[in-house]
Amino acid sequence: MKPATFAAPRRRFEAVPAEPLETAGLSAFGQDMLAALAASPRSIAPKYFYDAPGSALFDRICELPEYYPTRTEVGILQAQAVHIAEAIGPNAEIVEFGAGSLLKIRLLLDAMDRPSRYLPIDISGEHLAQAAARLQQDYAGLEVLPVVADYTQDLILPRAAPHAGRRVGFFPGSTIGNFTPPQALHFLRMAARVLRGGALLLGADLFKDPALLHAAYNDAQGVTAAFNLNLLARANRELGADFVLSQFAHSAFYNAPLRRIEMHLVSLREQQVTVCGRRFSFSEGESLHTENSHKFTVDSLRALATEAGFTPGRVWTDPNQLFSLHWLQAPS
Ligand code: AVI
Repeated sequence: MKPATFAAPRRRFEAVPAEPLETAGLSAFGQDMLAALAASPRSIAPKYFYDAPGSALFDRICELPEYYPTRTEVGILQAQAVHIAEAIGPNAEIVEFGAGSLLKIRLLLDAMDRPSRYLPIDISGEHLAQAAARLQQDYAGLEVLPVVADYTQDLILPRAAPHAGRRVGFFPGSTIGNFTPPQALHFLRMAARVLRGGALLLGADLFKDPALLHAAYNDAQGVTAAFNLNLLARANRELGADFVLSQFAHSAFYNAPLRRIEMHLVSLREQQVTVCGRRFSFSEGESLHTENSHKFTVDSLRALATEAGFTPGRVWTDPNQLFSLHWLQAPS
């Protein structure tokens, strides 16, 4: 088989790697980490944060006093559950993208009129199976059908159950903000296709005072820093890498022109690291860009959804306008 090669973007005076990166046989994480380290600037998709320790750290982030999105979105769901359930209608089938611990969906299920089926989609099969089993125990009349898949890729879902009401997607947490704008559009177009004739309930974090944003990603207890650095720890565990975690610093800042929080891991000195048997150099201050978290206005989110083919409907927010939940009608 022809070995997979990686062509690093070349700038005019950049050294050309002596040999192509050998990535055949590596996990997706290994391939993407090698590609990230060979590129300039260096950047990797945030989906690799979520191994078991990373998911546990994210759950702790959601409880932090500075991290307002989770509790604000839950507050909106609690306050508006009756109205949201009304919009969803009877016998509906719910498809949750990136379902995680399946906690928020309970607020909707409790308010809904005889939900028929629930399809949580997540890439982490074991975590999903456990959470789905717990949910099934608590909602005996509901068919719970977990789908192990990467929802950022094109999805094929089981056919709607006969006699089911409409299919409604649920994408809470403002994970849409972790996509680049083209990825967000691609995801929404895919969602419009799989939800044809139904709707999408989408959570989006709103633009606000940058000081509040900064605090939410630089918590006093250092949990977000640990979450960010866990990416390097994961590379050490899974890719035989030798990152020295104390030689990298968590950096999170608000990029005003692009309306997003950026997270980086910044090298504290000149150093070399080995990943999958390959050596890479970091100069002091050089960073690996690990996440973007875009912030929206109600109008910018509605414009994006419209571009993807949805018809925006009601928007529910909290009294402080920190977070928004959007009802988006899918094309028929
Ligand atoms: C999952 N996602 C919406 C979170 C966010 O706020 O962008 C991930 C996160 N990163 C740092 N803190 C939380």
